[in-house]
Amino acid sequence: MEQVWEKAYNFKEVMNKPERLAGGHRMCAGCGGTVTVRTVLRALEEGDRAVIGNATGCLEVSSFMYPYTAYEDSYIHNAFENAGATLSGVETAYRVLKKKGKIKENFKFITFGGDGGTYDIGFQSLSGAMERGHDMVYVCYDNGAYMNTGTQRSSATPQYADTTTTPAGKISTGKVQVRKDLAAIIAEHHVPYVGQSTFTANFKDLYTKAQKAIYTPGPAFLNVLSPCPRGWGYEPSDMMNICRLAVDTCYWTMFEVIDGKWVLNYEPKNKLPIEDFLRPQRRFKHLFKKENEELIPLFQAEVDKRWEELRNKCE
Ligand SMILES: Cc1ncc(C[n+]2csc(CCOP(=O)(O)OP(=O)(O)O)c2C)c(N)n1
Ligand code: SF4
Ligand SMILES: [Mg+2]
Repeated sequence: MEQVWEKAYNFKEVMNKPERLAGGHRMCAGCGGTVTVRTVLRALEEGDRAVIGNATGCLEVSSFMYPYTAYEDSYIHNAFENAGATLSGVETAYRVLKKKGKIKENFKFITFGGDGGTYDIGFQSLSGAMERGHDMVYVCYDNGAYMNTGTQRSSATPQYADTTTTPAGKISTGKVQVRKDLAAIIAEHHVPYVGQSTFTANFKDLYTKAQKAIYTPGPAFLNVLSPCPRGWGYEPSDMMNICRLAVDTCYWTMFEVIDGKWVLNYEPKNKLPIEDFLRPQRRFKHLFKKENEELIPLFQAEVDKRWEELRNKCE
């Protein structure tokens, strides 16, 4: 049977589908989180409905000011700790009601969480939901810090980033630890689909991964680099450029794990030095000072090591 993501489509028509995240929400201009949500929801087939869960974070406080919501679909605001658990419960109730013939429409279950809510505080309920095999998608919009409360470091924050809890200055050179690799950890749950993506020129990579995540039966996880101009320190209009530099330096890798098989989706023809990604962002400004000159080669070494590891897994 032809899968949803194998069907031919006109990309212009897809991009012009009615928005399922209405305008008028209060996310900052140029917020990557909003772009992630719009692209993922665009992957829902016409006629299908969704129940959207959302852990607290910028997305939640800015798109759902009770009693108003920016979502065209059903929406549940969650605490960090239970975003995975809540949607797994709703999905179970749906299956029972569907079996009893009390619900006729097709529903899909999609949770959005920031990196703080996903890598750190909500990790246990995400892990449980994935392991129990619920037919749901968990999407992490990873902006690399607890942005809503003023840019505190999370386990997704890159090493050396200047955040309010890892302030770069005379004593500190920013975050000490390297990033947790959450997509790999979720892949080790042996779920049918894991994808890591960000926004490249035409959004096709993320759109197709969202289709696969939503329409592959069983649990799926998407990890999407979603830049934050305020916390990273760059002009909102530079978002696409920052994403491009993230993938062309191999800081952010584009891959899928389909039934345990690792697939590399993008390999730059000309891998750029990590400075190219770091330089345009205020959070890495201190790395370009004379006294910190040894740190960029260390950052580069970590990127290269992870890139090699990923390529080996994908071979
Ligand atoms: C258990 C708990 N701790 C702390 C908070 C306060 N808080 C609200 S939003 C937020 C930041 C969330 O960060 P993240 O999940 O990365 O989403 P972002 O704001 O970056 O989009 C924090 C710490 C909370 N709501 N609940
Ligand atoms: S602070 Fe960052 S993550 Fe939060 S709404 Fe603004 S751009 Fe988006
Ligand atoms: Mg965050």
